[in-house]
Amino acid sequence: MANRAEHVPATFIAFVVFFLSSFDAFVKFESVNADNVFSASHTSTVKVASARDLRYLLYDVNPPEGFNLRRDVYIRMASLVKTLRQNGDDWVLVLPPWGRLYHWQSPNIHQIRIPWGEFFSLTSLQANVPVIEYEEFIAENGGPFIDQVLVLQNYAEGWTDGKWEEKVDERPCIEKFMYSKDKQGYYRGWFWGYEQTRARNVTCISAQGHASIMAPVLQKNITATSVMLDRAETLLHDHYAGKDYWDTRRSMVFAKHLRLIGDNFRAKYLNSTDDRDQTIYSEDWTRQRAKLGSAKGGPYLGVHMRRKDFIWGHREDVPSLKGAVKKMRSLIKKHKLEKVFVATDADEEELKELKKLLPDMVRFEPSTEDLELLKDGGVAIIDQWICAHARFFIGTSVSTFSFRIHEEREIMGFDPKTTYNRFCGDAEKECEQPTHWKIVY
Ligand SMILES: Nc1nc2c(ncn2[C@@H]2O[C@H](COP(=O)(O)OP(=O)(O)O)[C@@H](O)[C@H]2O)c(=O)[nH]1
Ligand SMILES: *[C@@H]1O[C@H](CO)[C@@H](O)[C@H](O)[C@H]1NC(C)=O
Ligand SMILES: *[C@@H]1O[C@H](CO)[C@@H](O)[C@H](O)[C@H]1NC(C)=O
Ligand SMILES: *[C@@H]1O[C@H](CO)[C@@H](O)[C@H](O)[C@H]1NC(C)=O
Ligand SMILES: [Mg+2]
Repeated sequence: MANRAEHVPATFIAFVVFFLSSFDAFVKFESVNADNVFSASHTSTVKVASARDLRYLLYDVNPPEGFNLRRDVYIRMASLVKTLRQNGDDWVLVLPPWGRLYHWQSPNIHQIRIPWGEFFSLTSLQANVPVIEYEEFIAENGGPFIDQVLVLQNYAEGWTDGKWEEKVDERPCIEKFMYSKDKQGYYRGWFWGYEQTRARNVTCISAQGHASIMAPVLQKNITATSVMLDRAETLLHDHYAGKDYWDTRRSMVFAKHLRLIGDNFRAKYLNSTDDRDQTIYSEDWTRQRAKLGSAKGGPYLGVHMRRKDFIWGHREDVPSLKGAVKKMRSLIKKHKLEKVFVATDADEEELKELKKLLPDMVRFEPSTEDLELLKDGGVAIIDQWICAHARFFIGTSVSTFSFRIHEEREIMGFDPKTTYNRFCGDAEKECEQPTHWKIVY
């Protein structure tokens, strides 16, 4: 009997989505009030607070970039906002709505202008740095206007003398300009699918360095209230895998309804529960501090097998389906696992072949109704969540989708040996395994 998953009932998902979104709104409302109460009752902080102007940092990422690199860019922007807040105004990070992602190809479902709250817990994000959804920004700002857009780019001349140095300068735009002026003189652009949004000014900036090199520019050169950094991926991490990186990463808690669906699936099809598997997750990320090696994980092999554009270029670090299945079978045997859960973006044809090679694999396959509610992003998160709870995980070489699973497992306290594994290409000679990045608390 094949361990094929049946559909998660849509009514259940609808219930959870409804319940949790109203719950989140409630919690948020409360915390906003609590903040007001806090400042009102501490008159000494009121002066400081009112001396700081409220300013908004918006950002966007190069259109072809996928969901999981975008999550990485969020970490860089959160870091910049922390720097800005340390010495200056009261900056708030505006969350760029999700949508029009290349990999979100499910037909006939609406996948633009998706707020972050559908995928992540906003209260968790807010415990790290002040963030608001884009629609909240429109409301607070009195309309869909962004004062200043800075399109980030590299230097036309590259590194001069092959020497790396941090620098930032206003420069002519190098690439095709993605904004156009309307009759009123405003700039129109993609703006996450919000057609009414327009910018008062757009200029190009060559930037080479860490995210916080933008801080002096935003503090000294620009006085506008709302500033958007387009092509924000141009900036590097301030301190990759340092404390600040991990604080932000840990705050990126998946939305509760997605975690619940993943947990129900684990219980039903993979004999996996948090108590037995020692994967207790604290609702409050600031209190989660699992010891390395404390998590056991469910009795299954978690697999992330990236295909599509990863196989089109015939990369030598990505295996054939046959090669991957052979590796899975050997891991199941070696670690005495009961089942194998496979997350993949393989196309129909490859899926058919995979089912033939590995008839007993378990997959999360939402019905059309579920997909409408969860969207491709929600399904990807559930796949990641289930992989993150496996006793042993193996992913795909240099896939940010796999990297985010590594981090999730690190947060839960898995033994690194069970996490930092990847498939090797069939003929790959030196198959270097992923790096272990330890959490800095
Ligand atoms: N549901 C699901 N989607 C996947 C999986 N692998 C890739 N995808 C989709 O393809 C995209 C891959 O892009 P990205 O997130 O940038 O990761 P990367 O390209 O592997 O580094 C994901 O965001 C998903 O939309 C998978 O195992 N499950
Ligand atoms: C910011 O202002 C300083 C001082 O006026 C100037 O030298 C610098 O070029 C400006 N930087 C940018 C990116 O506009
Ligand atoms: C647009 O922004 C640039 C950079 O801040 C500035 O130099 C320029 O004067 C602005 N243009 C207008 C019309 O405000
Ligand atoms: C589930 O796991 C438990 C303990 O790990 C085991 O005793 C039990 O037999 C398993 N159940 C099934 C249905 O495999
Ligand atoms: Mg990608």
